[in-house]
Amino acid sequence: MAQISLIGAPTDVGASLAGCRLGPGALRVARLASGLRALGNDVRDIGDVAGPPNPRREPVDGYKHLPEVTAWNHAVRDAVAVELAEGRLPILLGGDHSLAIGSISAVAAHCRAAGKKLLIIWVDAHADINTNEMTPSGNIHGMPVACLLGHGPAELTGMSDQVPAITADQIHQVGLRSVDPGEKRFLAESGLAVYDMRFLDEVGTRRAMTRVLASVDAATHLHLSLDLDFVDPSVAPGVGTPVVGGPTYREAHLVMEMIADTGRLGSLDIVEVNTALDVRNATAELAVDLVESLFGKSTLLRVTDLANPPR
Ligand code: 5AB
Ligand code: MN
Ligand code: MN
Ligand code: MN
Repeated sequence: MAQISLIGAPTDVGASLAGCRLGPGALRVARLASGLRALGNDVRDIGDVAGPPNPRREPVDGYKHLPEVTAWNHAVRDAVAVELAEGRLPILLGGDHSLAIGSISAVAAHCRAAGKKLLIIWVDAHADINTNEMTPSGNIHGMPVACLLGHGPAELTGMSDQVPAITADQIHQVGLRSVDPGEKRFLAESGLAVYDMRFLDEVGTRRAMTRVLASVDAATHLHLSLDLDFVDPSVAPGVGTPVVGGPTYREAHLVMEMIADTGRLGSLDIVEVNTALDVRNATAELAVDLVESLFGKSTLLRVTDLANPPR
């Protein structure tokens, strides 16, 4: 059972479309806190952090809303750091995916101080590894992985206790199916582990996740960055950048269940829920269902023997 802190960051300054600023509210309406409490967790909702409104301006030097994205990420970084220092498990309620820069910067610094091995699982239809030179949009929610790896504006690459905040071997990406040409080169050069949709199709979700989690041990802090556009848009319609061909409801759940089985989840981002595009809050409710699986809700009482996993 975990000591969980919910941190809302109601903004879409890093996204292409407005609407994911209402994500924290939608996740609360979908009963995230009570769902987690029902599983035996201690849940504290610290409310929303504050930041500037969306100025809806054109990109400058290839970045849209860099001052505003920076301000929101400072607020998120500081709030996440406080909860981690208290021994709690922070859940960031986004908001757009640029907020993972602040969240993961805090997590990386915490892990270094605590002598923990950080592994980030980035589940997303997109690689989010654009730079201002490669970006087709200027939207910073397409750049957080690059920023965390030290490629980006100093405001965003310098949010952790060191630059880069993380190294490529600390991040595994799952579910990708829309990667821009510059991002493909960057991924290949950085050697980042990518389990794209073709890999999941050919190998199967279970075997793929066994590979993703192979290095997890007792000293590991797992951070899951969950972009809801990971799931197929037929199941998760309320996202700003949907891409067909994603995991089904059950495939997405299996990813969560296998992470839960490790017992090493230390922090979580839930991002890109866009209420303006959603259908009766279905995507927020899906997010809550996935998070419940991530915290051990399963159909049966199981005892997982990690040393002897089922074949
Ligand atoms: B998300 C795109 N690669 O950079 C870009 O939802 C989409 O956080 C980024 O994964 C999608 O604008 C960002 C075309
Ligand atoms: Mn994303
Ligand atoms: Mn995405
Ligand atoms: Mn539900």
